[in-house]
Amino acid sequence: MINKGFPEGFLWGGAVAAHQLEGGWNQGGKGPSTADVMTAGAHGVPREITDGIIEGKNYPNHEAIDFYHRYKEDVALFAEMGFKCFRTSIGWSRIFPNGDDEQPNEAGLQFYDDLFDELLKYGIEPVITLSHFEIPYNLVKNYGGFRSRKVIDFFEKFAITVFERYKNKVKYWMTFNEINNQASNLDVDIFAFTCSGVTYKDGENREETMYQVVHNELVASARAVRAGKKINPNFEIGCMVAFVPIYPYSCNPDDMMKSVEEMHKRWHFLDVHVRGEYPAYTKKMWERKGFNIHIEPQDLIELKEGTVDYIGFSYYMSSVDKADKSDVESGDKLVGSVKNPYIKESDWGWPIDPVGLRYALNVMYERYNKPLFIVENGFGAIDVKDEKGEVHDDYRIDYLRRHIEEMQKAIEIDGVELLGYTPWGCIDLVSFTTGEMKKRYGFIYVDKNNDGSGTLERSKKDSFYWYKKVIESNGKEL
Ligand code: BGP
Repeated sequence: MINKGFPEGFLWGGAVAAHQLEGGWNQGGKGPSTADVMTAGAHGVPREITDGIIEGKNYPNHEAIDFYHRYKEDVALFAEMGFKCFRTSIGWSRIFPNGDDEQPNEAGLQFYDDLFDELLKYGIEPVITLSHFEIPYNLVKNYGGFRSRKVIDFFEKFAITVFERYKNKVKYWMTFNEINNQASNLDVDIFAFTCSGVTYKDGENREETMYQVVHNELVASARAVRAGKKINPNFEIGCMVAFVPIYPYSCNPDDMMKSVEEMHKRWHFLDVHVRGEYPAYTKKMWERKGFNIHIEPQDLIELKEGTVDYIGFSYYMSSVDKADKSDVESGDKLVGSVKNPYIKESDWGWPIDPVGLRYALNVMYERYNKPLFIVENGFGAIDVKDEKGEVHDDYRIDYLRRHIEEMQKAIEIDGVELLGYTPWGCIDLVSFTTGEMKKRYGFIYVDKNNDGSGTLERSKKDSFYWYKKVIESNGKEL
């Protein structure tokens, strides 16, 4: 296929999240968030959720890469690459340190004013997630996170505060980052904790609790969308899901149906966000399992009134499932249940499947006919500096190039409406699942190690120069 480049105005950029790069966790009046009480993990060692901050533990998010103080230098590097947009999140506890405060914290609001001004100075459009895997820790301790309907009100107040404040600076918003991860990873505690502020109790039915909590979040999201559109009708407000398509293991019809059923866990979130109502398969499943989900009549009206303008999603990998798994040895829970023999994996066992991205774009566009925005995609790897201190990350370039080629096909051949592309961790930052620094995604290297040592100095990897050319040529030169 001839590469004609990308549509005019295509939003090339990069993505990060407040708690994974800002640092300054208790500066400028910020309160602790869920992300601040999680320790570093490692390969095979899960991150620990501590009960408050415990002296002597390693909390990588506390300093992260110190973007809080160095954002000007970093934004200048993004501008040098030619970024058209930059996706980050607002640390909720910078704005409302306890989540339930009467008044917002002015220093926190000012920080994002300054950051957005700096981006706009270079013509970089901010793309903002309201809650990216963190909520004020006080809301966890005193309300049980999104178990409580009061937290819906606190989120709405937070959303209205930042919409009002930045209504002339930010156009693209998203409500909750990867809201569906807590469903796909029910037994991995950090997802429910960071996304919803929930820790499961011994003996409770996690799945039932999860659907209740997620209902509250979906209402919170809908209320935010509705409020935002009143504040500025030109806002584009999207949802954000982790999209991991599930392929059937074979053409055995039972495998096909297994993949359909597994996909319901993903579609559930998009169906409510985009169509504003609960799908039949979810209602049937709740009935079958005897789940008692508390939904107020007003909630259903709000879900309908707060449907999203576009679908933001992350795409890292595809997965495979099979009806009869008796012959399958074991699988990585995060990655999916059955290995795909056609696909290679990263060092962290994440399958690398560029064609799956085209497939994802197709199925979502066919189902909803809404603009799509790839707000995360990327290759986490161990980067090694050579004797000159340079990082030759051709593996990352190769990964991104192959995904961009598939995006192009989705636009040119399949007619998908794609707003933009923001590769994850455009500057090295703290990994979410492991809390490590050594799992790097960036075009920009940051001198910081797992144990917290390092000068924090920034340097350009080979992928920096490559991505600059991609943007300059609007995707013609890959
Ligand atoms: C997504 C999250 C990000 C991010 C990314 C990469 O799930 O939205 O916050 O970290 O995955 O994951 P990791 O950092 O664990 O490699």
